[in-house]
Amino acid sequence: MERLEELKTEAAQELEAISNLKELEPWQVRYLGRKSALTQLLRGLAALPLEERKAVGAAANQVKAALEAGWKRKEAALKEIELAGLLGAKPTDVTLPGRPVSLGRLHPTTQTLRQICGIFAGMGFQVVEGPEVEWDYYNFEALNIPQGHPARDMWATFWIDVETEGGERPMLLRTHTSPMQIRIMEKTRPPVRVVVPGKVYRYEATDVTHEAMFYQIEGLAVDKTITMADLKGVLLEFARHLFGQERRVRFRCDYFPFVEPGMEMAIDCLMCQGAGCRLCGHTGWIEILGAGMVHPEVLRRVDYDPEIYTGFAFGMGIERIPMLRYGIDDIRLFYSNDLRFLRQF
Ligand code: YSA
Repeated sequence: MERLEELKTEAAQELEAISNLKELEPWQVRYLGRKSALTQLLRGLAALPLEERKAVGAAANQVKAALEAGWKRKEAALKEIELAGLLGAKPTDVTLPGRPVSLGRLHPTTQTLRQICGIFAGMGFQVVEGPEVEWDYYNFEALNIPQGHPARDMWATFWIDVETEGGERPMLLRTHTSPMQIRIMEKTRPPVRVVVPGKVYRYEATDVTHEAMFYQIEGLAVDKTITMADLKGVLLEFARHLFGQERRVRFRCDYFPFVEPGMEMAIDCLMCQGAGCRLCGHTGWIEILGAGMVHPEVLRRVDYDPEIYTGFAFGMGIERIPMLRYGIDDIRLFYSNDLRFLRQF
């Protein structure tokens, strides 16, 4: 019992003398830790006769509770002193403006894609996505562009190194979104109405209008009575939604192996309203997409009977649209991650 009293007094005196949190920790280990004199004493209780054991045990627990309470009080007091010190040393200037939180925003390509998909969704088209690493079969073969066909040169290709027995290269980075026409028709029966936005890749030197990676959106509609008039109607509706009700469109013949007939669509120049300027090369027209009626050979590939079904398809480069709208004169600005450029949209 005497030893307990001594311990209590000694611990209280030492606690009193402690002036910072660093010194408090060793005190706690010394007086309340697993190897402390108090813990040893409690462990030794079993050796005492029963009567003494009860009295000494109760007293030891009281001392322990008193030390723990003293330690908690001291810790709270020291924390308060430390905080007051910090605040005093570095006063907070509440009149300073807060740090601005910088807000993220959608990339201009994403904004354009979402708007375009919204317009086609409003006309009943479903939005579907597909793989960027593609088979030669879907990118060329099934689109009526067999090995050695000169039209393959229209799409400079990044080939993927895959070992095959014959030495041919069956995989590539898709050069357009058109392979998704085949993937979709393979899986569904008509009627089909889809748009496919996504990244495409071309093995080309970049310049102000060409990137090695850019976005396209593909459109495909197949049903029993689809005609060229439907294609023209859908594209005119789309152009007026996106570029304004007064927009005029022009259709001219073009060649793509997977359509017959094929065509390109142009809109009257946004800058000069068709009068002719630098942007439109003084023609008054700006070409925005390739399109046509799905080739009967392509329909046959996916087991659609061309005697029963017809369809139209179109494919459009995306970056060209914000370039026209905002007068951006270099496509490479889109993906060079310059925040000064991106923050404007
Ligand atoms: C045609 C007929 C269909 O029934 C369906 C789709 C198509 C389009 C075809 N698949 C295609 O890729 N045509 S294209 O090579 O002329 O590219 C379409 C558009 O992509 C171009 O009008 C242009 O806007 C854009 N483009 C092409 N190369 C580009 C590019 N944009 C940026 N950088 C490049 N290197």
